[in-house]
Amino acid sequence: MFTHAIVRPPASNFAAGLTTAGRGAPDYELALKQHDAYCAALVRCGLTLIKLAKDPDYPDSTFVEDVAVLISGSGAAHERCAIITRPGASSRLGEVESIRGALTGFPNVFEIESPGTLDGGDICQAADHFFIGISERTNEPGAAQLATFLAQAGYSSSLIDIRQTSATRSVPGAVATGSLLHVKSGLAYMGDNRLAVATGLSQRPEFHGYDLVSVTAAETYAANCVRINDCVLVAAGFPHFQDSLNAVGYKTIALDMSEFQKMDGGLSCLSLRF
Ligand code: CIR
Repeated sequence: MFTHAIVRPPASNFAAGLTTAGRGAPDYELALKQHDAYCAALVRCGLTLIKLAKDPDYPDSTFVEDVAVLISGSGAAHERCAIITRPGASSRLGEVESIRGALTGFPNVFEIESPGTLDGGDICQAADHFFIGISERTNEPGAAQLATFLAQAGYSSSLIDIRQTSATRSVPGAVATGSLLHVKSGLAYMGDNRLAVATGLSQRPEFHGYDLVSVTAAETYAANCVRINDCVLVAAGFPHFQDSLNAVGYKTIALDMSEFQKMDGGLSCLSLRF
């Protein structure tokens, strides 16, 4: 169960953030409306929001998920803890300063240190196990620091390398994993031992033993969905995936994400849930 979420609305220079999407510049007013609708959906799922101020010093700072990893803890063996990341894009490094103040309630705070880099979008918690993406943003030293910390806190982890390689390029019909910014761009844990997984990742041995909800190549963006208590937030416009979730019994809330998609962002990146 989650009870809280940290969010930060986009600042007026949101369009100056990093993007590879090639979908044109975002409409700022529409982005604010979509962010409001996202916040309303979190509240509908039962969460209390901690709303941080807009930060025009960092145009990508609305994507709060990348600067911290929060672990709610589940009983005596597992502590509640927070990891402050070290974002892999130099323009985002300074975003961690303002998140620190929001995490003072966490008894156990760990920080990723140089030469490690790590974006929260590369960290997918599946109950007591963590998938850690190695990407253009998260490097091996960052992943190793996190894995060591997690092991001490009582969690297991495995690495999922999503960088483009000749091996991944040659898998027939697969989405090139190199086109995924973060591992969670193509993966979400739904609870109940179930993963939503994009076609390009679904054959990975690390996911054996889980029930998989496959996301077709055409709907890859929808794989970044978020289970919150008894609801799943999904991006609007991906009916096949939403139907698959409804078919296995999830209540879904579809949200228009067009302006965030233009900046390579998905549903999970807009909040830190705990
Ligand atoms: C970036 O490139 O860092 C931002 N424009 C998008 C970050 C999206 N974050 C995420 O998927 N966790």
